[in-house]
Amino acid sequence: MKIGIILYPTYGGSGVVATELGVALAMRGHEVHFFSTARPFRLPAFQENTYFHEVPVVGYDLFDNAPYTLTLSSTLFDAFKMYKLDVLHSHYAIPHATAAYLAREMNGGLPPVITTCHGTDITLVGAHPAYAPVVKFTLEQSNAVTAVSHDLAAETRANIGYLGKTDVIYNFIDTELYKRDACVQRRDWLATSDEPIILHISNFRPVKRIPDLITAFAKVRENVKAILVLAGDGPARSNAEFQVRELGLQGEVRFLGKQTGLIDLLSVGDIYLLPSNKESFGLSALEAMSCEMPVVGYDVGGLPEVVINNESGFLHPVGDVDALASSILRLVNDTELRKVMGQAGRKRAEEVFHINTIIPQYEKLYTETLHETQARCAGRCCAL
Ligand code: GMT
Repeated sequence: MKIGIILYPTYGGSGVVATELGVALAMRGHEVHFFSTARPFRLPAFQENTYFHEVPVVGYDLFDNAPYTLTLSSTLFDAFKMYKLDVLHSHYAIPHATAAYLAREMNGGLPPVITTCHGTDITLVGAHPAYAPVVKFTLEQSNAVTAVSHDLAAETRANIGYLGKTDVIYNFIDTELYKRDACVQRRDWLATSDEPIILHISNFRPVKRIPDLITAFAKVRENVKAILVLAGDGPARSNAEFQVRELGLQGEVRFLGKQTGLIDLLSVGDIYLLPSNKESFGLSALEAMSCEMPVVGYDVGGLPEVVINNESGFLHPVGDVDALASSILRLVNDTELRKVMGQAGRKRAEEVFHINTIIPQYEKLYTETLHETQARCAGRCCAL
């Protein structure tokens, strides 16, 4: 098939999932066209069967903000004419699903648009009254809608009022790539061998509750030796650095900033921490599980569909920092428990979220949606 994928190019779960989905589809012989304002950071330099279309952001003195939705629609429309795409897959509803709808209508009703809701497009930004009506409309106008967890599908009904069909297709992991690769030297510069490494990777937005993470670590440090490693960057980072200095923990907390060698990092971590306010899925938790790390976090959103409480990690009510700290402490003190839970997480990643289980679900949805759309618009859609 010829598949268009609209995505955000920067650090963030929806862009990562969209890129890895496109690469996997290309490796299975499909022709994949990525649409974004910049080359997605996880897209390999030269990848067979992939095309990248840069969406221009065209400003003008009159505009406070350049209307990206419109330039994206025009770029998509041009590509429909040139490449005759079979389906267009929009990742993140705002504004991608709206631009996809516009381009499809400009093109006479084809190709069918599949929208994947990722999380904040529904639970946070999308729920804002400034966006909710257009998000609801564009989901209703999509030819198929998917959500990355059952919890997010329910939120799409409750928050946005979208009552149409939503297929749940979980995010996925290549467990052959994401596997623990023991290399003691790499670990040495972060911690000594008797200091377990507690790891967190994110884009440091308020939803990640970084202050909880640091407070919990401070409580753990009162009792045992451990190192907190924080990778990524974003608006909550400078306050986090301040909090660490206030607590006198500069020697025990390492801020690495944005990293590309994620598997190396995941291979040296011992416990993964993800205490988000909301997490529709928690892709980084799945990456950690695949690298045999137990996950400690909050029992919220789709995270309990990924991490099984008491089996592959510990999940607590949002804001219960004492409970977070006591679970981390338990894992720091019990190497065997860490190992058992880490292996349980790896097994779950292989059995439920394996790339080869999930990608065919998207392929099936594309084929069915294309056939349904063709049957419905036979003779009437001018693009046919
Ligand atoms: O929250 C992020 O770090 C980024 C965000 C995004 O929109 O890119 O992630 C959302 O989509 C990911 C991929 O489907 C999910 O794994 C994250 O749980 C989800 N984030 C939230 O729901 C807060």
